[in-house]
Amino acid sequence: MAVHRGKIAVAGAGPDRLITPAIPHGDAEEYQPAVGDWLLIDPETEQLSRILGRANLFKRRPPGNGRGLQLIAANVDTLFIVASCNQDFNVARVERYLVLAREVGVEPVVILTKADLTATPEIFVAAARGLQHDLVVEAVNARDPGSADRLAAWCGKGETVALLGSSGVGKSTLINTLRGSQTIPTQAVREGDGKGRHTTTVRQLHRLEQGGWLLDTPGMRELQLSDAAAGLAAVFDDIISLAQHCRFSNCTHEQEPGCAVQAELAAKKLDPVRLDRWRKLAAEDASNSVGLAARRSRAAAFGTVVRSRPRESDADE
Ligand SMILES: Nc1nc2c(ncn2[C@@H]2O[C@H](COP(=O)(O)OP(=O)(O)OP(=O)(O)O)[C@@H](O)[C@H]2O)c(=O)[nH]1
Ligand SMILES: [Mg+2]
Ligand SMILES: [Zn+2]
Repeated sequence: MAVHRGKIAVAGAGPDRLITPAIPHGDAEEYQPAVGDWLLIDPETEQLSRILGRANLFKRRPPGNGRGLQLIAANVDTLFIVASCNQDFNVARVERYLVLAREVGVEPVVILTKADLTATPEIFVAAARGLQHDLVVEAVNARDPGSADRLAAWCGKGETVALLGSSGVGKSTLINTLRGSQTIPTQAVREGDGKGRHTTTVRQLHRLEQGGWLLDTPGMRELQLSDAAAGLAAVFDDIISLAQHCRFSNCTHEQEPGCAVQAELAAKKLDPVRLDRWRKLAAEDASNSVGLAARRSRAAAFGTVVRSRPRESDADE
């Protein structure tokens, strides 16, 4: 239900309680409980005996120089990517969350809060819709039940919806409104730049009366991509399929002759800013990723064909 420092909150047969799981097999992700996990707990010792197989798992590299991976949420049905219609809105940040959702294979919905604070919410909606064909984008006033109600379709019985987004965008506000209560603390954003104050500090599931679950998370300052080649390929599929038509298979799309990407740019059919974002994300993913599979798909994304490697070295990476 929630992950605190060193303790996890569990619910199920018996009273809801906090347990301190001894992690028996090191900190590999399959032994580390995440919010949304189904656990088998020994009723006598209250120790965690097993984490059941996950339908999906959101994780990230911890910010700064932290090692390992931080588990964000497991067994999610829908991801609400929350951003607000104000000066804090950043299309590149929404795009990062979108890549993550596609990588994990969870249906994303972009929720644009604070639609009541702008005269032109449609500008924000158009910017978000431009990120991917058929992307669902909803502009709402997170404080108004009548407005938040249009999100109810994703929050039905047995559905788990995780809310991710920067601090101050209104994730907790939205959950309070959808639950018809004010139990989760929220806090006004800073005057000058509209940024939040990191009010929520714990990842936690909240139950809706109609049987759905909303997973509140602390605002993330930094969402570094790693091992997200499939997510990048999904969000930037147009650029990647163009790259297959470049004359050279290792084209960097800078100034090579016969570059299909440059041709598309010249014909003004491709947004140079978006191409630039793709380059940055792909480079970041490449430097953060480990393992041969990741290196291979990264190479494919950059138009390089990995051919020279002898087969037998594929085995144990
Ligand atoms: N007018 C208006 N205010 C909103 C809306 N959504 C959120 N707010 C306000 O924005 C502030 C921040 O909301 P929170 O719900 O605390 O934001 P959060 O995303 O949970 O932030 P963290 O917990 O720090 O990650 C609060 O003062 C909310 O009342 C909205 O749609 N319209
Ligand atoms: Mg919050
Ligand atoms: Zn090219």
